[in-house]
Amino acid sequence: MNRRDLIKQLSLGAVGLSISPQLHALYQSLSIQDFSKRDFGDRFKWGVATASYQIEGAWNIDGKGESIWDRFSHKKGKIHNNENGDIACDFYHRYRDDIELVRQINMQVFRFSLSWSRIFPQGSGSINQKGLDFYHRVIDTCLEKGIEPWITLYHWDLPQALEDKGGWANRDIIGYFADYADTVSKQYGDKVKNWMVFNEPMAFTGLGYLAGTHAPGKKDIGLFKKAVHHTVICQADGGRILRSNVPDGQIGTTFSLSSIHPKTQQKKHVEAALRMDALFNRLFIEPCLGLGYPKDTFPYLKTMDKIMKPGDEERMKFDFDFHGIQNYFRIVSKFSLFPPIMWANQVKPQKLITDKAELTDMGWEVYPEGIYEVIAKVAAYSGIKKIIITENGTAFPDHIENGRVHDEQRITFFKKYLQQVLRAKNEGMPVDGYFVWSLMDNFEWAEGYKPRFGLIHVDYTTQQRSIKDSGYWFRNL
Ligand code: IFM
Repeated sequence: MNRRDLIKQLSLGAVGLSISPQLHALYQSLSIQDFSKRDFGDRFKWGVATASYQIEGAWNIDGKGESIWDRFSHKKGKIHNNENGDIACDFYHRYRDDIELVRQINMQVFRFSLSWSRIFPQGSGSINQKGLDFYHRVIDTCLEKGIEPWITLYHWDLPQALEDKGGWANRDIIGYFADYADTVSKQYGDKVKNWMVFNEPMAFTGLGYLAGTHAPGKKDIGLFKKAVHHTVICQADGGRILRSNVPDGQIGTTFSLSSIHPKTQQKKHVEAALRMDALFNRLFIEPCLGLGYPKDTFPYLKTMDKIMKPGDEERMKFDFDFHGIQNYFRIVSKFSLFPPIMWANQVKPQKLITDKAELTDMGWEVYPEGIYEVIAKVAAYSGIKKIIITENGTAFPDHIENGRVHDEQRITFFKKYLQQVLRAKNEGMPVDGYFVWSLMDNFEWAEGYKPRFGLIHVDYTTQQRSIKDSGYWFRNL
């Protein structure tokens, strides 16, 4: 039934005829949604996002070298149920069918990342031709099907050989990353015109070198600070390399950003929220915009000066064509003596739940206004040309029955978040795209396969794919 017919039927209901429960549910959803893709304009890009380690599998096939996630997930006790990405969604062998599914759900962009160790098994030096060929096949399949390939250079799977030399905490990573970025952009740059340097640098440095819950599993503030600084330099150098090798391309990078609210307006909570904002939201975007590290708000960051070398301040800048935002939850912050230095902590999301709010399978609060707030925050910086929502999505418990997944809760999530994206766009913010995390259910890092984020359900025993109702919803939007 199209929208006009539905509205006609609903007005019949309004004059006293009874409305079926099904129609009533549709009415509810209409009142939340009330938009279609057209409202976002012709230039707005719709896509799905993925990452190499989370979908490819084939961890040791055709010459691929070991990555830090292979090593980390093979250790006992690191991942939920001791799962790993050895097979994952077997995208390495099933990419043709999976890209066909992107087409079937009417998505125009397929965002994926390259596995560095598939191309440089030792991180640098000799190149694995079979690895290069694999991504040629993926790109060519996208192009054949009329889908734009968007490449992320790095989505967390560092070659283990480089981690053995100190990984992101070793300044030599700048040279290794430059060689890798140069090789792949020369290789694919004539076919791929949209590139991103990093995926969520705060996540891979923070969880990998400070919290230790992600690969390489280190817990050391000194290593974390070095990893941050080298990543910030690679972010800008990577931008320069991509621009020089793909001069007609759109060059961007992506950040995980959350709206951060103080628990109350008490000064100590407000200041705690500002420190959290400096660490989680501003640490990577501001240096590339020429603003340096946010030391004034978070004085501890002054210790970064000891790591910096002459010329670094300038080298951290790069004028990206677009900035990617990835938004999943809000942080409500309170003053606390722990963790030290930060003197700020997060109020447990469960405590925020009211009759209006809900939690996802990741324990994250559903807070649609947050995406509007982070878009507004980024749009307010000078030097922002274009914003793309390079990831947004949710894991809820899914049940598959006769090949169908009726994930109404996920559809409602998208309606609410997209409405906020549209609000930002209508207010003149330069937001020009929205990519769903994720095309299909996949390996969710330390959480293993339990959280399902996909528009497409994956049966990990048979590798059977089934489009969820949310996938059909996007197809029809
Ligand atoms: O699965 C991750 C992805 O790799 C990076 N952004 C957040 C997603 C959901 O946690």
